Amino acid sequence: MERVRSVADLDQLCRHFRRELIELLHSKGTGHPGGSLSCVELLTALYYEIMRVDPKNPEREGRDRLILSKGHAAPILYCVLAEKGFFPAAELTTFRQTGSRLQGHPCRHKTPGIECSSGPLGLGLGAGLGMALAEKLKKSDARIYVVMGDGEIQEGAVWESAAAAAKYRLDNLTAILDFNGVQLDGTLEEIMPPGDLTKRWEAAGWNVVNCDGHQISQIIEAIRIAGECKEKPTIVIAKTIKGKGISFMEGRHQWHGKAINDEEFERAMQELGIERGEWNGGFHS
Ligand SMILES: Cc1ncc(C[n+]2csc(CCOP(=O)(O)OP(=O)(O)O)c2C)c(N)n1
Ligand SMILES: [Mg+2]
Repeated sequence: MERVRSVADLDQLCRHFRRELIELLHSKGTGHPGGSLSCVELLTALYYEIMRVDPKNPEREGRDRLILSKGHAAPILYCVLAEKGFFPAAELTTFRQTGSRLQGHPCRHKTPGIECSSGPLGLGLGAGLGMALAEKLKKSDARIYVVMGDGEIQEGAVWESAAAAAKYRLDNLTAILDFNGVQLDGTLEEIMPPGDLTKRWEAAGWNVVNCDGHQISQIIEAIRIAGECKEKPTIVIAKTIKGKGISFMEGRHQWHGKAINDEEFERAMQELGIERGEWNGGFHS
């Protein structure tokens, strides 16, 4: 697909990704819908407006890199990478099958476009800071993006990495927090209240930008501001809704990692504005 630029086009692309994701997870009877749906706009903005990547040469020197630290959202990343051309879209049908390159969590050594294996939460920021430091030493202008979950940042390693990134003044490192307020089995407020995240990250030495994580134009602007900040890493705190786009999934931790049954699938398709029959042939072979 050509690089698309208008916000309307990108919104349309997000709708396509939601549809593809729901078809994929329904057909496989597995996966993580909630946390995938909350970062659709974030990944779309990054891959279609911000990052310099080359799907035909995924290892190109000087490329920007994205680490999906909340690795359970792998299925939506696979949808985006396939659409970008990192691997054939037909391969999505192999999701989570033995021998597939598209496992339940991202694997650096198997899948074109995956920059870092992830799944165990809390490790992506440390990997990202290492990459950012390496790019600085090489005097490259490549940028590193790390997408984290808000439950994920309860991990202590996140804050060790945050301190190191501030110490090394890694202004080529941008963290993006998928701030959906929900984790695996409840809300953040119920399980571990996050407090004032802007103040916490500022205290760690970071530049902080807040935005609506479902508004493409706000995401692009927030990351542009991050790119202009010198001598500090930036975190974009993107307010999102877990399960965004499917009413019965929105804000509900029960949809963190639940399979989609046939009736739920049909309701979801209707909500996405896709008529019965239109999805025939999707991933149902
Ligand atoms: C170290 C570690 N502990 C626990 C888990 C199990 N786990 C997978 S996803 C998840 C919840 C993550 O919540 P959040 O970071 O808010 O993600 P999102 O809401 O974006 O899906 C947990 C506890 C894990 N993958 N890694
Ligand atoms: Mg969350």
